[in-house]
Amino acid sequence: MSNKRGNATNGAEAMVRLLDAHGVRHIFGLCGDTTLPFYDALYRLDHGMQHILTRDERCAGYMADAYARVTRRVGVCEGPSGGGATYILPGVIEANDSSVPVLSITSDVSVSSIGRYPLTELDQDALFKPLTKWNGVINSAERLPNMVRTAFRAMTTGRPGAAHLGLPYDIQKADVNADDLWAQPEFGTYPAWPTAPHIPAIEDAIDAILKAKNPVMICGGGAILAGGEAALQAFVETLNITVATTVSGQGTMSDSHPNCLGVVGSNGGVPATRAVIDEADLVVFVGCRAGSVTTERWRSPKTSTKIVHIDSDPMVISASYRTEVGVVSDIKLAFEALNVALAQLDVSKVDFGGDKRIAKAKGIKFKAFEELAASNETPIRPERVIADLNAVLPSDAIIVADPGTPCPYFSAFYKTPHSGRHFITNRAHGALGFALGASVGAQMGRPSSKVISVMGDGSFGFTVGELETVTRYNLPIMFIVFSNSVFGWIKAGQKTGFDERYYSVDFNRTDHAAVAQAFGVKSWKVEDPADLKRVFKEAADHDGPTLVDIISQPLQDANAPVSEWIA
Ligand SMILES: Cc1ncc(C[n+]2csc(CCOP(=O)(O)OP(=O)(O)O)c2C)c(N)n1
Ligand SMILES: [Mg+2]
Repeated sequence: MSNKRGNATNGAEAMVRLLDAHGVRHIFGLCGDTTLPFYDALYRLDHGMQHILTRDERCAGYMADAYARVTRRVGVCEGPSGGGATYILPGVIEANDSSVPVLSITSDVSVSSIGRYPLTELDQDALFKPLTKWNGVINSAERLPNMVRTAFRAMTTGRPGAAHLGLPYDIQKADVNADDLWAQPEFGTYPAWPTAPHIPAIEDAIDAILKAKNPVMICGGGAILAGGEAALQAFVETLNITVATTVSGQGTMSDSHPNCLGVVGSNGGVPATRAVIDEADLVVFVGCRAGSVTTERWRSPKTSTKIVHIDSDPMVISASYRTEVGVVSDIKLAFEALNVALAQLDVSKVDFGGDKRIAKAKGIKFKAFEELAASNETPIRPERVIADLNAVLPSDAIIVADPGTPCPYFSAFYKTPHSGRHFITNRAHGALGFALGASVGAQMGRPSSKVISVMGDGSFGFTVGELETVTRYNLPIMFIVFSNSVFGWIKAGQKTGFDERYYSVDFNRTDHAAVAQAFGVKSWKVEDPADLKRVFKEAADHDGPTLVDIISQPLQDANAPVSEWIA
């Protein structure tokens, strides 16, 4: 700090100091001219943060998202004004609508040049407004510290979400009062300052559940976001209640727990699991929006089913179902309160028989799966890939899945032996090209776990350039590509909904293994199912990035656990 400026620091330095003070340890991003003072401050100052240079701002956003999901910290991504800001949007909206705290910082043209056609001028305030929980372009240096703190407060309190800060070039060079560079320490992780439930609502919820004959819980991503798995499991075991999850709710309970039915809904549900929902006389939605995919377009559960809904965001409760009891609360605190209330009652004779119902439904589901998984057909069936991978991967592996073949197949059939965050996908918007970038964030956030990124060949084409980042950091991620030369999910929609009028969905086969090899990734192409297990094992044991290119059955011909192609 120069003496002339007294107790002042410049805006770029202030941003670095404030991120550091909020506990940020990794920043994912890509350089640009309007960002130069910020990079220079990162270079010069002494701080505890590592910058990960990405090759595309989209992937920087996805990295920050998956990083936040596995670490419970705020994920930070950054990019430059103009094109950088527009390229970062997919990551911001996915995080926001998946309730993941991601801060996106984009540099901006100087405030003093606005309106005079500077290169990359853009109304960033307007651009990010519908995509974030909170956003603002910092158009005065004096306001910088408070705006950074506000962004962190918005991201981590209540329902978590994304925030955006625009950082103009001249603000990065302007003086900021160094005394104002403080952070509220709670806002580096989430959920910050979680809200406890209103106790009469908890009592009403218990009352409704105990009056039911066959209650079922459907858990969205909220339980894991809140770290509520253990409290929820205690409640479930006391009553032997059935627990289903959404795609995002995977990991709420271990897949081997007798009360865990697994994923329901149009993407990963099967008729046997849907029947369990349809037979329920009461459904408890937990940290779940009860959207079109989970409820198969609001058909399962039926709208006449009695509903209890627990969520930290009051806006989702009763959005689609008339609700008997609504509980607004952090999920962990809600189940802790439910457990306290249950302990005051004599429920020793209550047994909803969830384990038996689940054993029956899962028996039917996995019998059909295992028959197909044993198939030696070519092109290789997705069922075979899931089964062989499940047999080989360590129990703490993290699966990061793209839309297309990966999401429904892994959601339905991959079994994770532990509760917690072991499955990541972009269920809010399902944009292709998520898994490659997201796996980098997951691996950076949890270096002790094996991360598996499962992609469609359509998704691979979106983000292949990011393999360079993977090799630069020598991340031991295992990539799997379902190579079927088609935008299969859409072709399946044309097959089932448009009388097989296939139009503009097929593309040429890429040699993904050769492409990966060129980036320096050890890779295999597998056409014979008999080779899968051996190759998976070799890849899992390799101390660096690997890619397995699997010539696989096109999704439109497969027996996919999907009931609606148009969600
Ligand atoms: C960015 C983006 N564009 C378009 C879509 C619509 N879409 C959903 S699934 C899908 C096809 C996926 O193809 P691929 O990745 O090859 O997986 P497959 O279905 O063949 O397994 C498309 C185009 C999307 N989800 N995201
Ligand atoms: Mg494909």
